[in-house]
Amino acid sequence: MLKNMRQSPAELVRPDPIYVTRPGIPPLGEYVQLLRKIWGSRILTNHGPLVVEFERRLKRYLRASQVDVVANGTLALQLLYKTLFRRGFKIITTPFTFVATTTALLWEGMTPVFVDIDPGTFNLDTELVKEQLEKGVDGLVAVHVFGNPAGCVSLSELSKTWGIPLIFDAAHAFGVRVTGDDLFELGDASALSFHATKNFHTFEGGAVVSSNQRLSHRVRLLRNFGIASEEKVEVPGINAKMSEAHAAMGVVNLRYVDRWIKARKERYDRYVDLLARFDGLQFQRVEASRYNYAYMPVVFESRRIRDGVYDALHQRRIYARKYFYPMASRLPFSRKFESNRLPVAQRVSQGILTLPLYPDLSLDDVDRVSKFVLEAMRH
Ligand code: T4K
Repeated sequence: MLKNMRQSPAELVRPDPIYVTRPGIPPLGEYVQLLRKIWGSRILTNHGPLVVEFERRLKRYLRASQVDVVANGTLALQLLYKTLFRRGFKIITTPFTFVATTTALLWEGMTPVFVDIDPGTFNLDTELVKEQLEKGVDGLVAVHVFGNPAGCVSLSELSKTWGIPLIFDAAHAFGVRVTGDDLFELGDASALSFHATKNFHTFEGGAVVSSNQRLSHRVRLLRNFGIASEEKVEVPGINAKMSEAHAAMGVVNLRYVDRWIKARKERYDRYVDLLARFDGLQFQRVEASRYNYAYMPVVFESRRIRDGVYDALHQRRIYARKYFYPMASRLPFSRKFESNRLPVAQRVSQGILTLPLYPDLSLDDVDRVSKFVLEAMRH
């Protein structure tokens, strides 16, 4: 297919940039209909009817018994860290993630213990986690990186065996399932992000998901300043509430998310078809019974090649991104926690490029991006 592609004159002066992602946008009328309800009720926030409705629908979609929505994914992590860990706890986590996984730990006074990742799945290497557990830690934070839930069943077993809490940063994993267990029954709880760049979004937003009623009660208290009733403030909480306008976007987007995932899959498969047969490119090994195709990560053999491809794409206004480079343990404030060697994470982080992928990215654009990637690799 690539051989037959020619650069058209239009392509040479291509005006439109292609971003790494674009948010799914539902028909405006459906959103306006819910905004009208908000206008009518004048309930704008503080757990209004749309937040209640959104949580009810999310429970069904995610097959989870407890879903508590919050203002963003970082707050979801922070509320969980605060609920399940203590200040000073040593927490095993991955260096190959977005900064929020780590910075939220530091913000809550915990010490990250970075453990290397699996070379195929890019998630925490469970054998290395086992070794680290023997050295003594107090908790675990694993990430379903790019939505890949690989290894989470074994991590869940390890956390039970060692009696330490396990939190999943599931910011990328909306709509993902694992065989046998539903994703959100694993570990103590998961944090979701509904940021505009996610495959399901509420502009900004997030959720804590679990099957633990007590934990859910605690999170609900904490997200609302710790207020239990008009005259009773039980704990020092924070304002992590989701507004009605954000929840309305969630209610509408839930109607479309499965269509968006299907469209993503088509584009993801096309990239794989076009690129996988060439040497020098590695794809993530995804292990899920249902995947969400949230990102299109590819790993090049060296940082030099990756940066060359990145630059070549940017010259054509194709804004692929280096998610996640530098890795979370390589930031000025996190380096001091790099007590283990992390060669795999280092290699993946230096070679990674996340290609554009979103539901209405045209298949022609997938072809074009693939062609430019291959051309740039050969230079
Ligand atoms: N844990 C993990 C593993 C995470 O990946 C994240 C967030 C979190 C926790 C924390 O969740 P939140 O607190 O964010 O809910 C983005 C997002 O801001 C961030 O949510 C996300 N991960 C991270 C992976 O990516 P940037 O700085 O790379 O995004 P930005 O603004 O450069 O956007 C990328 C492209 O998307 C733009 O070039 C154009 C397009 N875009 C973006 C926005 C915001 C749009 O078309 N429309 C938009 O509204 O961080």
